[in-house]
Amino acid sequence: MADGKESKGIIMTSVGGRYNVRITSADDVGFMIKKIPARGVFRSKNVTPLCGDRVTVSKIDGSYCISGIDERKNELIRPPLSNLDLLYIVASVKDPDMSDGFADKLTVLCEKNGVKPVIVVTKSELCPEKAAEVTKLYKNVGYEAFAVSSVTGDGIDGLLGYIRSQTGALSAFCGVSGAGKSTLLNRLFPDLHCETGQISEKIRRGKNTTRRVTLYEIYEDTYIADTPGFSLLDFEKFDFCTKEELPYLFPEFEPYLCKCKYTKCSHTKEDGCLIRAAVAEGKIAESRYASYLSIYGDVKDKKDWMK
Ligand SMILES: Nc1nc2c(ncn2[C@@H]2O[C@H](COP(=O)(O)OP(=O)(O)OP(=O)(O)O)[C@@H](O)[C@H]2O)c(=O)[nH]1
Ligand SMILES: [Mg+2]
Ligand SMILES: [Zn+2]
Repeated sequence: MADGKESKGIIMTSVGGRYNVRITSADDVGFMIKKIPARGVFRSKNVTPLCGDRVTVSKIDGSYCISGIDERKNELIRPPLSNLDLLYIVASVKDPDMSDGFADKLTVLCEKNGVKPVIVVTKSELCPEKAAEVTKLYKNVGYEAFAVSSVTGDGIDGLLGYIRSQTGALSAFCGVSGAGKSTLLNRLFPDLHCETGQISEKIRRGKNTTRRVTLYEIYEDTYIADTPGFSLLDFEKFDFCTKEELPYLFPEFEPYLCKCKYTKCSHTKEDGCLIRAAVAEGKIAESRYASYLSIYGDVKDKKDWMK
């Protein structure tokens, strides 16, 4: 890249406040610029560059810096990424056990931010029945769901076919530490060499092996990110949404909304609530409704000024 010139790029990873940027402008496409700073002006505006950001890179007196950030389509706090099209919500059937409500909080965050959630149940060989049950539950909601084993290879081709069909997308694998995100990415794309770790023998939990969000280009202009594990405790209570919008973030509630006895029905305890009736009739999964109640409990005290 010539001095005094500007190029477009995408932030692939950040290391200690510096960024690795992949150039996407035609003349230098694929060129990686490593560990460059962002202009101080972002700090004064309280903007932190994120992985996934489409940026302008300038070369001045032989040094590169990020001089502009394009408007974001969306941004997530956890995992910290912008411009996401799809989020693969990765959860293992066992070791570590799936935590109740974790995947649902992520589907809600996806719905709120215009990101398509895809459920991936890992380590299926450890409990095939549970893997089948969970994928079925999410397929009934209307989501794509896959059960896979990076050990036996079961389900890998199906998931790979789906990922291949999403050309041009920016996506990420996320979930708790030890769920097998990095192992699965390596199995799907053997060139990536993502770092993987063991789970702790005693507490059967991951050891936070992946330390930072890293984007990989898997096909032309198609990116997938490996991200560090996080748990339910890491969610901020008010990250989600308002209590009024929450029912709309559960797609399977849609046919019943606005038809309850009370127009302002919260769908938590009222008589004549069609959502509660649908749960009783088995049309809405009890676990999803339990997640609704739990998130409702978290967001109901959100004050107008916090919105
Ligand atoms: N039995 C079994 N173990 C698996 C499978 N996939 C991954 N593992 C194991 O799970 C452990 C954790 O795998 P990682 O890929 O490092 O997990 P991660 O989700 O990337 O974890 P963090 O980077 O800490 O968030 C390793 O010991 C893997 O060998 C699987 O399909 N079956
Ligand atoms: Mg990892
Ligand atoms: Zn209701």
